[in-house]
Amino acid sequence: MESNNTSVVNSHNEWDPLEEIIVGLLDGGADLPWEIGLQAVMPKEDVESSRAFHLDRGGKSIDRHRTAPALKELAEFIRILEGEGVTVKRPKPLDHSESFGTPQWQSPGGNVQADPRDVLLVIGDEIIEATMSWRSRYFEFLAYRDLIKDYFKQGARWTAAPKPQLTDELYKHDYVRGEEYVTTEFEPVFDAADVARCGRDLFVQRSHVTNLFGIEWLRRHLGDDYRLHVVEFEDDRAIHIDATFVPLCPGKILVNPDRPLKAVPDVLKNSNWELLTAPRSTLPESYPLYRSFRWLSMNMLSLDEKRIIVEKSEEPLINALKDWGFEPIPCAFRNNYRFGGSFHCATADIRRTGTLQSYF
Ligand code: ABU
Repeated sequence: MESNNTSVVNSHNEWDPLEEIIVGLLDGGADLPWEIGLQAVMPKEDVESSRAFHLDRGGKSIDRHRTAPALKELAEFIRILEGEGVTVKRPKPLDHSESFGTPQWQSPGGNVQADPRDVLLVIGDEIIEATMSWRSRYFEFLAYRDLIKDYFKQGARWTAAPKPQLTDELYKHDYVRGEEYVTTEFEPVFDAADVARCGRDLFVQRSHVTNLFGIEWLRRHLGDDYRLHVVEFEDDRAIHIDATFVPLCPGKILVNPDRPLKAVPDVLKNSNWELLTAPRSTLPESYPLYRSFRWLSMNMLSLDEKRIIVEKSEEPLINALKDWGFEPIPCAFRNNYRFGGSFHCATADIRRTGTLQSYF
């Protein structure tokens, strides 16, 4: 695909024509260690069983039989991307079963490299490494360093947000579910996937992993070219905006009927943007989600203003997208859900044809 941009890294929104993307991987992954930040995003009814599972398994390698079906889907996803002319890059696998720590804390292991979107925020020609807010994810950025150094050498800008301390002061151990967030304002923290990009307007979710201090850091870092709109949703597990509030093209945002906005931001009130309500997922109640997220159906990847990669079993969503004028591209991905994400999470934009614009 021909690009008018000279920068190797260039992405301003979620819908410009996609040219290059990082796709995550499962090699080297470990089960997440138990920590209070993880507890906060577990389904309420699963907290006790999750605690037992993660205390036992945390930091231990994920067996191949658990990754095999997901790997097949990832291969098909990559085949589709490449078939559509998108260049796919992969991170370097890390061994997440190694324990690590800082002078203040120890973690029995890491995570899995399935979700680059959580770690890397691309704004224009800049790659920002998010702080992250779980101890288990502290060193996840290392998997992307070879790629980032290469992009930097080719002219991209590169920023690592302030490394957080992640000491006990950051976490509210007695937080009340549904009434407050597990993270305090001790230091700036954010996950990159709490940002939805619409050119000069960025919607940033206050969540269990992104605090107001982190959003303020981003606001000052990005400066006057951008307007950051802080959004909150009725969601007791709030983590990442990309299965809750999903910009699809100029003028259209897919919203989650179970997670209404606590307050509609002024920029939306005064615009003619449509909020399209996502149909419910077809995922059977009995589907083994392993404490992951039922609304990952919304976690789609736009190849441009029309073409959207969507889970192939989500017929109601596929039909709704067609009715709204999009061209859905179905791909199986449900076996990847257990690793926390779908197509949007599993990727990080590197380059889309387009320039910085105001859409509001
Ligand atoms: N990044 C995963 C978010 C999943 C969800 O909010 O449902």
